[in-house]
Amino acid sequence: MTQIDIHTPQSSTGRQRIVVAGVGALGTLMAWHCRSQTLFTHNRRQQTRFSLQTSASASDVTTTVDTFSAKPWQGEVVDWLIVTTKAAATIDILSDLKDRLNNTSRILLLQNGMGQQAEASAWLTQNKINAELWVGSSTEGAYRADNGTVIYAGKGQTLAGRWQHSTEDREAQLPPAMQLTTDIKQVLHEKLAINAIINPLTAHHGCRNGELLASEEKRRDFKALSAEVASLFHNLNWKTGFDITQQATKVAEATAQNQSSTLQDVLHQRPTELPYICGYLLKHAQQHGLSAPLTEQLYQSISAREAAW
Ligand code: KPL
Repeated sequence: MTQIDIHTPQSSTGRQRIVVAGVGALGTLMAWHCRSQTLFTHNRRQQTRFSLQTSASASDVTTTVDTFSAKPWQGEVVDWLIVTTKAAATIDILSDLKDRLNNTSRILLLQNGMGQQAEASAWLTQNKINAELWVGSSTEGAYRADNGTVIYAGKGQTLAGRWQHSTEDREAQLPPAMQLTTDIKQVLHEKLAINAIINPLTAHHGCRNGELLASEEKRRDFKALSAEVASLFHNLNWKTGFDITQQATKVAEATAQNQSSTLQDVLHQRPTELPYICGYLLKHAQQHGLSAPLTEQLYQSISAREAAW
């Protein structure tokens, strides 16, 4: 996969004008990376002051907390609108911001899951909005601690690329701390494969990522679901640059102490992103006459729990 860093300042100050919409843990981290640009945010609570703890854990003795601010976006002309909300909220947020999108050069969706990108692309066309759609995927680790502080727990990589390519693609300066990929769909598929294994299993067992490998029973489930996801990817001809079972094992080990985003949603009784992970996979499996019984069973049982909240 090609990854190139491109830097062509667009404004006379060399600073980009960036809006971060959605200020959960990842959104706050992205805003922090963009704090030296002209930064705006859009969030329901109208929050304008943010703090991010850059040391590894909430309990570190020597903690470093960076505080920074961002203006609420009133529709000023911007280079980037970075959307970090849950996948399910994408069309709602674009609709809320519809009047401002013609002042926006590029929209970057930086979320878990798949399906929302194609929905957003169709919505932009339908609404005759010319902003260019970009999509990103991040392995940066951030979470909100019980006291509300966002902790930057693990340095990762954020890749971004155009959703659709054309012969007229011009060079673009990416937001800070992002790298260009020319094949964002493969990157999204790779993330989807890992999320389709770790997320439903951790929610089902109510365990941290690393615990999936710690007992005989969970290891068996992990292996069986990994094999099912790998077989689906093979039959759907979705390429990954790694062996799916090996990579899922590596990620579970590397993020052993994490509560997956789906487990956190379940624990807080929030809607999960599984419709954009398992649901997306099942939809494509069905369209190709493929079955995925383990994915289906996990998806149904977690959805039934969600429906009872
Ligand atoms: O992306 C994740 C998530 O929790 O959504 C993983 C990779 C599973 C890390 O926790």
